[in-house]
Amino acid sequence: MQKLTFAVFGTGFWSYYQLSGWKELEGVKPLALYNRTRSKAEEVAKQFNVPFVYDNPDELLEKHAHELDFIDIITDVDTHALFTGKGAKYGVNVICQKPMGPNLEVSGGMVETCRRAGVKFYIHENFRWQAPIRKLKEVLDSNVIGRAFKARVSFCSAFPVFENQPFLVELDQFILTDIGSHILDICRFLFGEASSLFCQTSRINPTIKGEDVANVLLQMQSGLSCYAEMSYASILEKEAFPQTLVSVEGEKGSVVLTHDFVLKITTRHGTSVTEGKPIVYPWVDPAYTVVHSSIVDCNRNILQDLQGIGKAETTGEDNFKTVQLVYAAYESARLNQVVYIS
Ligand code: 89Y
Repeated sequence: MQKLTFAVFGTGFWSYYQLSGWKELEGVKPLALYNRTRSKAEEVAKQFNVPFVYDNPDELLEKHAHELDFIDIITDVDTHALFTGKGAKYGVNVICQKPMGPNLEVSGGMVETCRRAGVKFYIHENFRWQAPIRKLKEVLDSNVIGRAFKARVSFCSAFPVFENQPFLVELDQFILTDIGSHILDICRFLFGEASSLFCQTSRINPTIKGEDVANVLLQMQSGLSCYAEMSYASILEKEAFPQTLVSVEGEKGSVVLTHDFVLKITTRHGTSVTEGKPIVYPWVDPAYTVVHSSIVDCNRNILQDLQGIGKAETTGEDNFKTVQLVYAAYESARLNQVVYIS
């Protein structure tokens, strides 16, 4: 099969891991990089052997659109819609980092723009691809705990995220867009769609603009009640970053995804233990192992869709349902009311 060719938009912190993730896969190769600051793109191009570098996105597309199978947008959220629009205009499929857009309206517009242009649109939503989360889904699907009726999905940490990603300090809406996008997507992946939610937020760290604590209580269409808690202000005995911890209770038992990728399954017959350890690729930052490792699985799933040999889970249309939950959570916190999901 011929290798698919792509261009990267944005060569900041995350691009090294995204390009390393692509490198793990057969059948795909980077052709060009765009970055506002050309020297940064040149550095990354050298590292990954990418032939072309641009500091003008239109020039890149004018010269190469005809030979690109997709563009991979790895910029901050503010420019996601702009570059998605350019991909659509030039008839090139688009992969975009989460969160999709800066608000619900713009995100919806991005899905619509790509639909109208007839280009494929995917969101690089990797948390659902983490090895421990996939293992947990396997356990739930095996029915060993029976029908699940209650869950807690927890991402609480005091990791200094602002050091690697300083733009997060400036976001008026922080934790629900940054981590809530992932956590609420995990809730959908594990338990299906939500019918309503109630959310409370607060800001503990006085040096940032947005909220750094959010507690969301979701009512899922299945009847399951799910408490999704997230915080970057939680100084805990055991720092879990960047692990998502989950507990689920069902009619026949319970399962807990606890620290270090250990899963404990309890039924009336006792407790058994299993693991969902990520592959530790040589290029992962040890502080982010489970996240960086899941990039490969997320990319593989999207690549298979582009190659016509599989179906992507995190299409723009699917991810828009996660975006709706993020903004429903803000709306609920603002109104101090339950918000129903249409
Ligand atoms: O931006 C976030 C993400 O997607 O995973 C962890 C993170 O880097 C900081 O919250």
